[in-house]
Amino acid sequence: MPVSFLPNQTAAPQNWAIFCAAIDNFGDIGVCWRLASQLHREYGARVHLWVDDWNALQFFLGSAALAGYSRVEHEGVSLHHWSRTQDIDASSLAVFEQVEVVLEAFACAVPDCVLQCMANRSPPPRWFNLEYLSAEDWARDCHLLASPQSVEVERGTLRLLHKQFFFPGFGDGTGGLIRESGLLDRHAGWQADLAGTRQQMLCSLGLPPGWLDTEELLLLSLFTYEGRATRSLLGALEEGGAPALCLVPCGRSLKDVAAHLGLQTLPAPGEVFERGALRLLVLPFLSQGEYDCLLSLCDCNFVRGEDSFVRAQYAGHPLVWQLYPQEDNAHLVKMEAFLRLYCGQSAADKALATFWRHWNLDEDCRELWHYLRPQLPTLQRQARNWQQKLASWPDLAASLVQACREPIAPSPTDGEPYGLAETPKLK
Ligand code: TRH
Repeated sequence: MPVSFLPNQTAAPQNWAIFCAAIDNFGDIGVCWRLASQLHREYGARVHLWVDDWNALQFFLGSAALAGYSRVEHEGVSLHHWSRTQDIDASSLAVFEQVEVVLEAFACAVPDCVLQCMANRSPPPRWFNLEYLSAEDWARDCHLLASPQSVEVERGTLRLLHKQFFFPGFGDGTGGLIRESGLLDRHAGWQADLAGTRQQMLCSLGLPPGWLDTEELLLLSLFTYEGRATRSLLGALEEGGAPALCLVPCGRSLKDVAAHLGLQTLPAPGEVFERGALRLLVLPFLSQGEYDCLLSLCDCNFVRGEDSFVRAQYAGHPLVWQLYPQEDNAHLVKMEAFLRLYCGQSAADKALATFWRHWNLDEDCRELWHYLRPQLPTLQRQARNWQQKLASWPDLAASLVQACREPIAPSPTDGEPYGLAETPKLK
């Protein structure tokens, strides 16, 4: 589509830089790539995405070649390799003469040389720290708060830049969740012909013919961190009366699959297993679009981290969320905050909340699964209502664009250079 006809383009910043550093796993890069693509596709923006881990990014780009390059154009986005321990070279730095918005994803710390470029411009680009998703009240309270940062533009001269915290979240007063245009329509399309979508996608990935014909077959996707809880689920599925098909994308869950099945090596994509009531297909790491389709065609999705958790909510099916473990069990507090929003007081809600709690303590969930499974039809209706609620809230890209239109709360020294001796006290 020609960029000039994009519906969202009016008055949206047209030049963005996003910095991303991989901690581990795929979430940080997954979110940044998704957002960069959306800003380009829907707002016509020129987006420069800086990623420190080319290997992790490669998972999202399919066959596009990254190895051996430090800058690659892919689907309209400029991808740059950076390292937190090295300066950015002068030619790449030139990008920051044009950039209107700098997004520092998950507090990855923009390099000093970039900050200097930003501080030398008048007005400087907008600067946001894109934070992790949380339903906790403090996250909403901190959304869009500005933190003044002093940057030395030349020897002895400092300038204040304002970094704003941008918190994704649920509902008004937060930054919202990433939701590309047409996402819910795509789910509706896949689900309108569920049997056909299942057949087409899963058979192309190695599912034996006829496996989907089984009556009352429950389809699950399993994207988890390894642990006892996952193994206990596989045990429960195996012994349960009704058949279950477990779809496992390549990754950490395969360690539990191998342990449960007594395999000496990790199974490969396309391999299938059948034991008791459990059938299992190992999937390759899917593209983000294919992963959405997988979530759409399953009856219940086991997800983790941040991005797959959000995507499963948009799919409109019951989900089990495994949080990225944090120090002092901070992730359990985060889970409770979401459960307060998501779950009511029905028996089905209680079964789900109880399952999540034990799942996140990595306990044996065998019995709990047998209790949860009959509640899935009720939870399905609730998941659909939740999906509609999400659709009624502004999405993250739109909230970011809106935030750029609004002024930052003024600070006493706004923008003027001042000598070191006059440095104001910064919080
Ligand atoms: O990989 P994760 O565990 O990432 C986590 C979280 O982001 C967490 O917040 C962060 O602190 C930690 O990393 C370091 O789970 P997450 O967030 O679900 O990210 C997975 C990404 O991979 C997501 O974008 C969906 C995508 N994906 C695919 O594209 N294809 C696949 O086949 C699968 C299974 C996932």
